[in-house]
This record gives sequence, structure tokens and C-alpha cells, in this order.
Amino acid sequence: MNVLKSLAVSLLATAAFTTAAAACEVTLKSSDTHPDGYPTVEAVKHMGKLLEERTGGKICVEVYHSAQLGEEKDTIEQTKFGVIDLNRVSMGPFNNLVEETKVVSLPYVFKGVDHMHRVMDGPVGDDILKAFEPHGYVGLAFFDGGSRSFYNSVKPIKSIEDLDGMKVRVMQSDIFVDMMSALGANATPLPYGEVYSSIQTGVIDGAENNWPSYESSGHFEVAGYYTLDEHLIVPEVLVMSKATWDTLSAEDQATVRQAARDSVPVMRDLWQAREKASEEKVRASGVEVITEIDKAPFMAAMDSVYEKHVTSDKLKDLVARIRATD
Ligand code: GTR
Repeated sequence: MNVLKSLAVSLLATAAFTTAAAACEVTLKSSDTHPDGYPTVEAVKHMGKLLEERTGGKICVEVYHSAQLGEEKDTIEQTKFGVIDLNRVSMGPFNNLVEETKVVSLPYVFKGVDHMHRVMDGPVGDDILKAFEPHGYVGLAFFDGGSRSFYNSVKPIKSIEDLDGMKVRVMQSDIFVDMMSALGANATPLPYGEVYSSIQTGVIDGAENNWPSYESSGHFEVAGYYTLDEHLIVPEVLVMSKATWDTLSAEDQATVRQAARDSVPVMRDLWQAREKASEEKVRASGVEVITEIDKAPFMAAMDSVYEKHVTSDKLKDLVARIRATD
């Protein structure tokens, strides 16, 4: 969706919510690509509830789910200008804007989800949250994005060789394009909302994502082979527009920050439950899930991605600190 169209949609959506939010002095408009009920959507709603309680009904949050305000790249732009106040997105589409987000978008940089939590809950996470500010965003909290694995409509992928020449959709970031090239596939960066029809019409052979996204997007209906190679664990981030942030008092800013932090454990519980439920639904649908996969060659192929993207001392240091986190 282009920016003007997104703007028009967001204005209309604002009008639709005016009545519901009438009691609130400040209504923060929040964007999410996922459908209602998805863990990230529910976590931001929870944050809104906390905010409303803690400010005596002064600050409220309206979550516009299902990409009602546009695809992630466009909404990130609109958030910078304060057209959207809050945005829950993957780190991926932020890579070309906030370079520190690259280090947590590298294939196999985390040893697993627990390791990712320890890193993002610690000083590395704090530094990455702060890195958003000079670019017009206030980093508030990190959410889960599970492990991303490949799926496609053509054949079971059991080794790197099976990926050779395949057209695979990736998020709009150079890291993921280079990751696919390193694996011998053709990367097609596309907005999330275009993936289903692109697989259906054969524009691409497949994509990659976690269980809840593979399920909730319906991609499993058109791409029936899922290979658990778990090449990426990309955390998600909740940011606020710095333009909006600057209109709040210091006290309200602190309340917003705390409410966002307090939504994280809620999100993690919802995420765990949803991962299980999504996996069950997908397996029951007859999708072929390939679990016997040697990850070592996939990991080895990523050296060139690190060489190309981890060049500055700042990024090298962050990667070293991630690796040194137990
Ligand atoms: C999901 C993620 C979204 C979006 C999507 C994608 O896992 O939660 O924010 O980035 O992947 O692949 O575009």
C-alpha cells in the first residue's frame, strides 16, 4: 500500500474509533500486521488496559490489527511522523533504518529462544532499544517471534541442495536477501500481505516464518511442506513515535514505558500457547513437516552474511556480546 492510501485508511479508521475512545484524553493508535487474537495484538491491548487503569482513563490504546494501517514498511514510515503512535513490528523491516537491529536479525545468532530472551532482557537489549531514538522512534519492549523455518508448495526441503533455485519470499531487509543467496535460492522481498497470493499464483515457491504466522496467515493452505531448520530467531519490537512521545509529560512517558514492559510476560505466555495451537492445527491439516534436518550446513553457509553485514566495530561488538551471553 502506498503512503497516501495508508494515510487515507488510517484517517477513516480514526473516525471509526472516535466514539469508542471519546472518554480518553489521549488515544494512541497502534498498528499490527497480525489478526485479532494473535499474541502481539493481545499483548498491546493488555498494555492499553494497564495504561488506562494507571492514568485514570486518560491514556488509551486502540490496536489496528490485520494490517489495517498498512504493511510494516509503510507503517514504520508513518510512525516516524506520528500518524501512527505505536507500532508492533518485526526487527527485519527496521534493519535498513536502525543498523543495531541487524545484529538480532542474523541467521543463527541466538542459540535458541531462551538465549534470545536473556540477551533482549539484558544490557544488549537495552542498547538496541535506545538505538531507535535518534531515528524518530522510542523503543519500548521486545516481543517473541519464535523460530522461523522454510515452507514451500513444491517439495520437502531436506538439505540446502533442495533450496537451489527456489523462489523464496523474505522480509524486506538486505540481510535476508543475502541469506537466501548464500543458501542458493532466489530471494523475493515482499510485504507479508502479498505472500499468500504470490504462492498461490506461483510467483514464489515459498517463504519462511514461525508456527503462528504460518498458520494464522493461511500460508500452510498453499505451501504444504514445512522444514524445521529454524534459521532465524528475530525478536519483535514495540516502538512509539518520538513525535507522539514528546507530547507526553515525563510522568506519562514513564507510565507508558512500564505498561509496555509489563505486557512482555503476558505476551510470552500467549506466544507459547499459540505456538502449540498453531502447530497442532497445521499438522492436523496434513502439512508435511520435515524435522530430520542437519542444521550444520545451513549455519556454515551464513559466514558470508556475517562478513557482509557485520562490518562496523559497533556491530561486531554487539554480536560478540550476544555470543558471550550465557
Ligand atoms: C511475522 C512477524 C511479522 C512480520 C512477518 C513477516 O513472524 O510477526 O511482524 O514481520 O513475520 O514475515 O513479514
